[in-house]
Amino acid sequence: MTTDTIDRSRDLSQPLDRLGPDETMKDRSDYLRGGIAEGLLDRITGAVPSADDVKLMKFHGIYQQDDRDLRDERRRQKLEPAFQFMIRVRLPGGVCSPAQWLKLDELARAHGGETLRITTRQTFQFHWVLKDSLRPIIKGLHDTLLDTVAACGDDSRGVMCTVDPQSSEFHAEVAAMSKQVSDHVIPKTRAYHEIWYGDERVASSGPEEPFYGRTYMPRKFKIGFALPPSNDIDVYAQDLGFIAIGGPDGLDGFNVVIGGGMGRTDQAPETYPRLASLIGFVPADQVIACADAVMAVQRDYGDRKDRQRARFKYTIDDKGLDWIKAEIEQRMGAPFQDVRAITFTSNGDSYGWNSTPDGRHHRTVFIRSGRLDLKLLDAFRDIARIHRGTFRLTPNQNLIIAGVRTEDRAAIDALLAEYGLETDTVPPFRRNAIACVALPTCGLAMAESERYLPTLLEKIEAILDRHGLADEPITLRMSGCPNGCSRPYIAEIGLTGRAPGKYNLYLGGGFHGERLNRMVRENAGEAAILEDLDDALGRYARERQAGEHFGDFTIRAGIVRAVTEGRLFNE
Ligand code: SRM
Ligand code: SF4
Repeated sequence: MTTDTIDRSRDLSQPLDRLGPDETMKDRSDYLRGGIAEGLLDRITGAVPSADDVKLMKFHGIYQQDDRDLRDERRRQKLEPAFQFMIRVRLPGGVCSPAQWLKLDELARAHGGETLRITTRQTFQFHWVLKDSLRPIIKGLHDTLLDTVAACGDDSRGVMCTVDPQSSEFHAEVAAMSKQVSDHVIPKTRAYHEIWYGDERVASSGPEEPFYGRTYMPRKFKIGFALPPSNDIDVYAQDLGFIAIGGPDGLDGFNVVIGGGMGRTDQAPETYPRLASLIGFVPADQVIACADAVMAVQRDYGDRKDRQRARFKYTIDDKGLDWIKAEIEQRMGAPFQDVRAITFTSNGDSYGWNSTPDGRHHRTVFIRSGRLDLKLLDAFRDIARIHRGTFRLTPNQNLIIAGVRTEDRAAIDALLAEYGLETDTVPPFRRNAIACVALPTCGLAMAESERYLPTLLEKIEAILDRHGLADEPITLRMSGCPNGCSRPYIAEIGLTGRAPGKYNLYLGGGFHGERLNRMVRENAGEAAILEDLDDALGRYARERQAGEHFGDFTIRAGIVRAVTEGRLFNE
């Protein structure tokens, strides 16, 4: 990576004592070591005793949580919360081999509450992991060449890539690039190897973190690669998005978008979701230089006092897009070229079997909210034992059994049928619905999401049936709080939790993730939400034009006003 590192904690224009507490914590952590190794040995508590170490462990892909269903009861019994951990795997582009699948399955059964969770950024999470199981899981992953480095934390995490192998001939090239970028941008500290694999600390001749320095990024940083016509990764929600453009000889380069992000905080109008802005085109051989330059600008100018405003989207809005673009070009050593024309048609998954010119077949299987329970673990363990291709995790939390040979198709179909996983039986509305994890594991959840979605969907499906819309593809995304982990602010119907049983309702997002939606109802219970949807969907059924998507209709019909870029809540 570029070596023009400025360590912000040592930059005299931002003295350490005037930065936020997390900056001091990172600075003092000895490159993410802190006291994690010692904290793991503490037998008195199921937690990691130091609050700083809890934060540092995120850089290692680990979140300390507690079972929120048990909180009150444990408090009554004067017991400490039921501490447990979530571990997020680093899986660039969401691809893993059958051997890796079998290891993930084995670890989930042994240490992860017999469940795995596919996330909206194409990876696996283990939940319900006890402190003593952290090392066995991470070492087990290592045996099969997987790790959890930078799956969370103030660094570049989880690089996404369009997953649909049928979408273009150069899919493999772009997927390889997402892996290359992921390897390039992860922290270089040896802390992870020392703490989790037990490696000896050795003195290094060069800087331990040549790019990040002692204080890493101001906040998380997300990169994704999209291959039109599929916008499955929601490229406009990424801090840095690359949109692949083909030429006569294969991959030509990428349109570059910057500054996307979903998270907002209730009652804090200075926080808002933002769609990424298109700033130019780079040839394929400049992708790494571009990623370095963009990240360096955010590293050096991102807000390090107020974490609520520390994402790249705010740096861009505070400094101005033209200024940021010029700064990136200067660090990249080349101007951006003119953007190329692209067309996205959907951000969903294509279900059932698809085939590619190489004679391979790919079967997308619907997984409700990405949750692999014991029955699904059994099913995919059986499939992994005979499968000779790869598994691909989609950004819509589904699973593709990819690269299947013609002669293996029947056996895979037979296993899917044995476990009742024929995708075609899932109603269309359900296929385009996403829910974040929320309760009981997420410490930030204000309302249910994954556990409540099926109940709500049934009720909305009854409305759709009544209006003759049962086969319409409409996107619905639900999050248990305003952070927006299901990317709800770009769905045609978005719901974000405010309190138990209460949600904000948003309408008008673009069908392929190109437009933010707008809030139409605040802090509403189920009855009010269903009433609003009944009205809007009823009008859609009666007044829509041929081929018109629901989100587009709500704007044309004046139900909501369009927002195409920038701030959503403050106009
Ligand atoms: Fe997220 C925090 C789960 C994708 C925005 N997210 C969390 C935490 C770790 C809660 C916490 O900080 O204690 C959640 C863990 C819950 C649990 O029990 O598993 C959590 N986020 C998830 C996942 C698992 C949701 C899912 O159902 O799949 C997704 C994991 C992705 C991955 O594999 O890396 C997930 N989170 C997202 C996305 C979608 C995306 O990146 O495409 C977003 C919106 C995009 C963005 O970043 O703006 C997202 N998560 C957040 C935020 C708000 C950040 C902000 O800028 O304000 C938080 C809170 C925070 O960071 O302070 C958060
Ligand atoms: Fe938790 Fe909120 Fe993210 Fe849902 S949106 S997983 S409730 S942080």
